[in-house]
Amino acid sequence: MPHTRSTLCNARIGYQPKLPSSLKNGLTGVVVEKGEATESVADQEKIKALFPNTYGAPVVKFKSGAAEGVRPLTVGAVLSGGQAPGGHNVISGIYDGVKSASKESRVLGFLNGPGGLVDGKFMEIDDELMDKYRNSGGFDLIGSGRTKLEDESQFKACIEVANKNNLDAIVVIGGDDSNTNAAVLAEYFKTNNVACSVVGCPKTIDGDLKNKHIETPFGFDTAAKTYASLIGNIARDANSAKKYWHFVKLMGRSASHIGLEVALQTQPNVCLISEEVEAKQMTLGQVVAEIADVVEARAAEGKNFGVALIPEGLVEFIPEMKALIKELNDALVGCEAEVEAASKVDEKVAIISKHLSEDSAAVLMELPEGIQAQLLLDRDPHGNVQVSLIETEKLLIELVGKEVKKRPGFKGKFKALNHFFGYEGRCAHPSNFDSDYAYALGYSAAVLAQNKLTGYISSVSNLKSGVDNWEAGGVPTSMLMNIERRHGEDKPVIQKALVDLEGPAFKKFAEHRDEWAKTESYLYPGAIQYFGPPEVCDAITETLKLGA
Ligand code: FBP
Repeated sequence: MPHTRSTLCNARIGYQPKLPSSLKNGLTGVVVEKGEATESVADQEKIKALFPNTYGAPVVKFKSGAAEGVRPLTVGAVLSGGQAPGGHNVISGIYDGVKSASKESRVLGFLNGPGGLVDGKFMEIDDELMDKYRNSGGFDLIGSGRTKLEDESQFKACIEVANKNNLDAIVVIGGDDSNTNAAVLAEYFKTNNVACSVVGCPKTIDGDLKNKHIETPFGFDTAAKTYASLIGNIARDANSAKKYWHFVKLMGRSASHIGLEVALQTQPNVCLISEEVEAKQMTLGQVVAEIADVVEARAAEGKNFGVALIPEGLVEFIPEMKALIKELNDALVGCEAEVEAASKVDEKVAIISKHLSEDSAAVLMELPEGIQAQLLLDRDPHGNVQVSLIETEKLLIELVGKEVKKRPGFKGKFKALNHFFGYEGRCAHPSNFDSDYAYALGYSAAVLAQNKLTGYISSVSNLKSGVDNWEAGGVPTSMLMNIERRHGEDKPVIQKALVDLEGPAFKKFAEHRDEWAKTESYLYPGAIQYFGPPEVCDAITETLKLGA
């Protein structure tokens, strides 16, 4: 059957992503400059002991220059974890990068995530296939998955796959957990004298995989702009009909980067920032009261409508809920089967409560049944609570509704609608920024492979300064790591970069939120534009503009 595409898909295939000037001459025209040795972000001694062969490597920068020893490369690409706009561009960047070294170079796409790598299941990508997917959203070229690489048997299988296919490098395109996997695999390969490099690419709509060299993961730009467009439309509807409050939960797992970015793009009446809730040690009751204050104040002006943004991971940051979730994570390891076997939620709660502290058991008991059930759901393969399945927006509507009714001064109406924006943004056509950025990250991964660098994450920085001036290179993954508790055990993992409450993006939001609460200062960003004036099509996020 012929491959059918929308008009926009066809037009986007013809888009040529821009490259930083250091990469414009292909792999034959780029050299590596090494910087100072690095340290992990925390727990240095423990991380060093766990990564003796890859720890402390220098940050590297790419410069134009005549490269030596350029050879054909065979690179395996793995898409890992949640979808993010730009995944196909990373692959096309790798593809064009290795082909610039030699037409003999090959790219193998491992199928459906790290599981495909372990099982040796791949498809070879050729010109025809690659050209069908250039600048398109989604991960459907090769699929994605969340298989965690942690067993010796999986690592041994990866060695076999690397040797059998003469892989020069494996590129894991993923978020914090997937890049942790890549770092562990790189270390294992080095320990066992396997010549294949393992490098990562920073992907996640959550925006939480960054440090001073990785200014943002790819996908954040497009996802945030997609949600901002939808929320702008909702705000305009709210301001037209003037009868509903809209409570919108926004994806982003733990960090509130998406909520903050969308708030800066749309200026809603309420936006909760989980990191602030935690810093202020706010109880669930205080969070509810804060929203109810805005609802009440607006109602007093005859405004029974508004827009409230709620970050997906909020419940994990409310101290009593955080303590409960931490205890549940540990307790579920021991009694998961028993909890699963119980058919009713109150039975499940009774079983697990025996393994919780008195305080946490009491918090669990007080929650609505739906939320109790959602908190007891399976963790993902990395041990994370599946926050996208917890309906915090509905919980808050229920609790705010009860709270305003109790208030003698509240004379208005509270009719609220709930929304959850997450999956809607993860596979959007990548914006020009994400198309260029992801392509440059893929191209940089090819340079890392050519230079036999392993245990690195591809990086492209100086993103505020126009693509020509972007600085391509690589950052040792161990630099981003610390020790955290997962599945009841201490594990080395990449530390999530949460919203910095002292940073310029949060400060700008905090300065304006009281005014946005009272007024209808909504901004309507509209849909992402792919063709047109550069100030419209190539705009970067507020977070990047402010340098947060
Ligand atoms: P990654 O961390 O793998 O990039 O995934 C991000 C994310 O979209 C989160 O925002 C969300 O909580 C989660 O994935 C949802 O996971 P799933 O796709 O398995 O439902």
